[in-house]
Parts: sequence; C-alpha cells; structure tokens
Amino acid sequence: MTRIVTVAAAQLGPIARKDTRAQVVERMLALMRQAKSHGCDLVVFPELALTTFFPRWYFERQEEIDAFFEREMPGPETQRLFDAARSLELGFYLGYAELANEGGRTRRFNTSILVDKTGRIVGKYRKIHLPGHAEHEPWRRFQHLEKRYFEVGDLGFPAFRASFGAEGIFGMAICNDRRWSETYRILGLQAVEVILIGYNTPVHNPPAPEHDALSHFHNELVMQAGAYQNGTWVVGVAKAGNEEGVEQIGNSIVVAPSGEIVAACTTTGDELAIARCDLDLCASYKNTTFNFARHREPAQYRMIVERKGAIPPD
Ligand code: CDT
Repeated sequence: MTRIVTVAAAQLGPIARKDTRAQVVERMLALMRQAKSHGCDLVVFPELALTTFFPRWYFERQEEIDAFFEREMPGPETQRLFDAARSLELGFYLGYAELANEGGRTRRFNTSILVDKTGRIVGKYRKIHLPGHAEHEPWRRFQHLEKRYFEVGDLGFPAFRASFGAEGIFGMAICNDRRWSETYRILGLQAVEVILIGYNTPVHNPPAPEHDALSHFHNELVMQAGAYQNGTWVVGVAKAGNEEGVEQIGNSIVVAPSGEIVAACTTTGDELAIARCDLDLCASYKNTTFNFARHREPAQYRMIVERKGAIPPD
C-alpha cells in the first residue's frame, strides 16, 4: 500500500523590513503555483513567513512591535493564500506572529497553521521552545528577543488527521522546537507521520560563536534524528539569506522516516524542494525498531529520573 503526499518545502529568501505583506504574499503565491505545476499536495512555508524576522531588533513602542503581528487569519492580505489553496487544491503550512484577544487579554504567539486543499484551517500550533532573551542585550551584533515578544505556546504539540492527496497524521513545530527531542517524541507518541517545521536560523549564534561553522550540521542532525527515532517524515523550511544584515541558513530539507534527506534546497533564495512522501513508509520503523508499545519502557525512565533527583516527567 502507498499513501503519497507530494510536499514542497517552500523556502523564502530574505524579507526586508520595508517589504509589505502584499509583496511577500505575491512571492508565496508564485511558489504555490510552481508547486502545483509539479503536482504537489502541500506547501510548507517558513516561520514568521509574512515579515522580516523582527525579534532581531529591540523595540520599545508596543505599536512598532504589533505592526509585525496578524490580528486575524485569514486577514486582508493573507486571504489570497486561502483562495489559492482552494483554487489550486493545494494545502499549506504558514508561520506568522499571532495577536489574539483571549479572556479579555491581549496575547502574542509565534504560531503556525495547517490549511487543507479547501482553504480550511485544520490545525494550529503555538511555538513552545522560545529561544533567545527577554531583555535588550546591546553587546550582541543583533538581538534575539523572542522571549520578550511572545508567550510560550499553550496548545501543546497536537497531531491532526488531515488529507493532502492521502490521509495521514500531521504535526507542527516551529524553528527552535526542532532542536528538542521532546517535540518529536510527543508527536511520535500520537503516531505522527509528517512533521512540518518552519524556521529562521542565523548562521551566527552570539552566545556561542564556536557553533557557527556547525549550523548546517546541527540543522540536519536534529531533524534526521527526530524523523528516524519516531518513524516520521520531517519537512524543515528556512527563511534564508542575508536579511537586514543577518546571514540566515537556508538548508531546507525533507527527511524520510529512515532519517535520510530526500530533497534539499541549494540556494538561499525563494526555492522549492519537492519530495513524494509515502506515509506508509513510516510503518516500517514504527512497527519494528521504534515500536513504542513493544520496546519503550516509560516506567523505567520515571524511576531513573526520580532516583537521580531530577525533575520527574509529568
Ligand atoms: N527562530 C528561532 O527559533 N531560531 C533559533 C536560533 C537559535 S540560535 C542556535 C533556532 O533554533 O534556530
């Protein structure tokens, strides 16, 4: 049996601060049309895909910060993406900054949504692992103020049953989440078959410049391991290139449940990497080496953690 979902990792090159949402959406629509012409079912865009990566700057005025946020989804500029999903019969994953009003409180999250081929939102995720810092750190060449501008996501790591060419179980994560094994395992425990991940990763890591030369290696390492150890496809998609003076890795990839990279972008501009993902390949790993029901030993993990006095798992 084969369940094929043809996926496009839709990498975006740099987005300048002066670029409008309409200009960015136009670039995304071009990638969607291109993906359709290659027979794709699903297009995956990066984290915070509609604007420049604004946490690199320290802003004091809240209205300056809020200018980067979406108050509704779809909104006036993003409606065209939903219309294209419907007319092209092509799903998409979109990362954006979400401004929500919940319980009479304004809340800000680094969010992604999964939209099906009819233009309906079938899944939503709010980034949990926020990297960087909350206070202005002038010693850095550029800031990484996600801990200042966003709340920690409050939706957990939900998996969604959805259909993109074939029916499967889909999960989402955002950028720094991909470095954490918990991300993949929580989704893996829900039998996930495809994990979609958008990211913005600078080549230079101010607190640890000794890691800079390893940025591509670490990017591939975490997604390949996460895919293999959970028997799932992983689609990692970058906002790439020199954005407002900050060099960002591209290296967008599609990883098979074997852990092998089966498609990759080769530029740091707008580019598609396309892969025919057979969701039934997941079973070959989920039913053997990583048969969780048979081989995981959660009771033992709890005892080890408790004996060592570490924080016990929930
Ligand atoms: N956007 C985001 O989460 N970026 C972080 C930068 C951390 S520097 C290692 C990332 O994990 O890619």
